[in-house]
Amino acid sequence: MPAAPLIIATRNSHKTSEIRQIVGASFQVLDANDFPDFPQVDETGTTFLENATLKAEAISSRIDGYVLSDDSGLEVDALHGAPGVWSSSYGGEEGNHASNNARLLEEMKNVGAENRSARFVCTMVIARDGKALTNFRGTCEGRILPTAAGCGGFGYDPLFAPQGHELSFAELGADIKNQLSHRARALAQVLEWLKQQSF
Ligand code: ITT
Repeated sequence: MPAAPLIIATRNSHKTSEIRQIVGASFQVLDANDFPDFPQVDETGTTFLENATLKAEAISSRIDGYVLSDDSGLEVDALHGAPGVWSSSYGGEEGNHASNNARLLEEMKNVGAENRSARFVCTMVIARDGKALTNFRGTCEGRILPTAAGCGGFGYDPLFAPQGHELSFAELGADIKNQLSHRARALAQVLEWLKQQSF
């Protein structure tokens, strides 16, 4: 039997490839690259859940089947939770990971080692026919490193060391990141939920 399709409401191919690796052969993971008329969704919410709901509902109103969205970001305690929901444009330009990381390093330059705690957060919403059905949240605790290290992953990965590790996510590589990450933790709950549904 062919794998059931799982449509990811994202234009971020890094998210899709992580989800594809975590899910394995059980689903055929698709995203904006597979649908030419994938709508652009304005992320006007102020929480991860609001933005994840906007994305999942908008895409599932156009495309048949279960649609899964991922709204995620980095919360830094010393910055009162910033960049948070604004993680992808923190440096001024949407999706520019180099300027996001440069701003984060600048904001953290006078923060001592004991105050560099942070977490990645991922909220996932599953929708069908334009209606959100359920949502799940995964987090990954860690700390912000003083300098960028490694070239794996994407986004803030060179600056984030997960709890229990000295190395950044970008240095640890995909296999370890995909066992520990906020995305992996949210997705584990999604997969449990999908198991109970009929396709
Ligand atoms: P879509 O909305 O199309 O899914 P996006 O990249 O704009 O793509 P978000 O609005 O959820 O997605 O913003 C997520 C940002 O948070 C992302 O651009 C990174 O800056 C950061 N981020 C999220 N997960 C991350 C991860 O696993 N590693 C590093 N940075 C991450």
